[in-house]
Amino acid sequence: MQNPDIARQLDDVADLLEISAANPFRVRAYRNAARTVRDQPDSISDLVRGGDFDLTQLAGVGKGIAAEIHALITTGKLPQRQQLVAEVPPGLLELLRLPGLGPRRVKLLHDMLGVRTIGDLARVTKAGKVAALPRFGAKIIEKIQAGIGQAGKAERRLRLHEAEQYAAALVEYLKAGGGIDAIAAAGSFRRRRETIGDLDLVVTGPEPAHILERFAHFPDVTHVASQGPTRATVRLSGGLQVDLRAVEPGAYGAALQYFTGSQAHNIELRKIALAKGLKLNEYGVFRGATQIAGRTEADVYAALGLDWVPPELREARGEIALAQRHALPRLVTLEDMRGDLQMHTDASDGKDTLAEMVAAAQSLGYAYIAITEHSPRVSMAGLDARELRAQWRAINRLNKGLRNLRVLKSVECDILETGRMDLSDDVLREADYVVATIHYGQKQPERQITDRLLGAIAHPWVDAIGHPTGRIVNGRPPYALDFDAVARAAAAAGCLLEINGSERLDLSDTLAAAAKAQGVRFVLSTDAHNTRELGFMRFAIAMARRAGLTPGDIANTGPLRDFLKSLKRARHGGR
Ligand code: DGT
Ligand code: CA
Ligand code: CA
Ligand code: ZN
Repeated sequence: MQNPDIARQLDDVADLLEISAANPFRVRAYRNAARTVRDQPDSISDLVRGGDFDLTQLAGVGKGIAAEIHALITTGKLPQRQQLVAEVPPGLLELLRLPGLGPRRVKLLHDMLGVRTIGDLARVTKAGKVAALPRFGAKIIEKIQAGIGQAGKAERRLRLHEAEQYAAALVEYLKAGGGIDAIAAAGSFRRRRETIGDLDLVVTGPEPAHILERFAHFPDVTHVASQGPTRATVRLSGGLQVDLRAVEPGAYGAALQYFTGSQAHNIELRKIALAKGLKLNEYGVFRGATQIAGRTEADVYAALGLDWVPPELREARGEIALAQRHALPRLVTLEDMRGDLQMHTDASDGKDTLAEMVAAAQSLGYAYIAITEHSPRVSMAGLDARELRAQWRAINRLNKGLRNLRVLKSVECDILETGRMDLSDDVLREADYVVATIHYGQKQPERQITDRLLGAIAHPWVDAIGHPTGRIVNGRPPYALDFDAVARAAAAAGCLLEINGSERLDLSDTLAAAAKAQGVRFVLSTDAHNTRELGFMRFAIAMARRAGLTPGDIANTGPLRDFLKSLKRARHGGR
């Protein structure tokens, strides 16, 4: 059982409690626990099974929830969830999984219209009864209807952030069994797509049968769909399907290439092979019956007259022509990053202190970071001008004692519903760096939201637009905006667009590529709310590489001086 599985069950409890109109503090307790669990770098199940690990060490996990998690890990069932599921109609959990439906709307549907199943929902939606309820606008109903059509058909795709935990656990487990010469997670996971349909593992070793046997006995496996001498498919308790292929060492590169895909990329490669009188498959490149390449991926591409293509680019979007001309871009890497330009401390809605965030950034080797607390509009979390200036004074003092890291005085300033900035110009002017974002009025029409963003881009003291489209992967679609207009304006004004590596992944790969084509420069950041999330830079890198970005496209790959000089405020006479 991986951390996301535990987290999902805790979230279910929070949802079910909310539907049963339980004490909001209990609901929040389960949500916080779910978040903590999801954020843990180490497998909680392993820790608990390993013996004396005290679950209450985890932030937001008290005695009660600790006992629940312990029971879940040892028995496979979360007692609180079992109890609630018995109390509420069983179809409600399924309803909760539909897009557009959270606990509050599900409760309304249940209490007002007696909806208990997806079938019920389909009926009342068709009869037009849902439109009469509060909180159910035309957009939501449209979404629900689409969701009903999809329900049961497609398994939900897993976010890259979560898939990584499964992939790491599986690879580590298989390696621990020994007899493995090479192993990799291929497929969309290796291409670093934002979501993963299933996981594809490729392995080579002297005794494949042993590896496959061990694979089928991975503790998380709930179902072995197939198991042969060289391949197996299993399903894990969280629902994820995993394929494993074992190949000869001489075919490992070819198998890795084939199962990395994408399918469209592979089809183009096969055409090139055919045109050269060669054959390409998962066993290698063949001239007649003779294998001429297959041990490494680079050999396979070379045999076809191509440079090795980074997996993130293998989407048949022009990369093969570039590989033929030896003109592939030098994609940005994690090692290129010199700073992280969006993060929160416990002064707003982060979990760790300024000192802790700074220490963590130092250990990552960064030369600069920006502390970007929320502005006042973000109720509960936002800092007003006085609080912000107090933090900036503290940062000034802190910087005096820092050797290799500079902390930038910054803020994540809301672009208000009216289009005005949430802090006055004299405050924003004092900052080293300002990132502007939209959190409210996300339902406004396209013209209005676009105008708000254009206004921020034109503002003298706004250096970057954070999470520019507002989407959350598997969570929330982007708000309506004219992205081309935003990208054009950002390029013209020298305003950076953020690639946010949190679960937002915003900009996405395709939008970042479109923005690059307009001449936009980017800033990569994590939006970390605790020290561990500073590691989310690898996901921002994933989107950037998929967009074909080079270090030169990204402002925070340069030294501090260059970064500051390149900011929009530098042109307006700011710092
Ligand atoms: P996913 O799992 O939906 O996120 O996406 P992928 O790309 O991982 O797709 P998947 O798991 O169906 O297959 C893994 C790779 O195997 C795929 O990217 C390319 C290769 N592959 C699978 N089926 C075919 C096929 O019918 N033809 C070709 N040329 N390649 C295939
Ligand atoms: Ca796959
Ligand atoms: Ca697959
Ligand atoms: Zn934000």
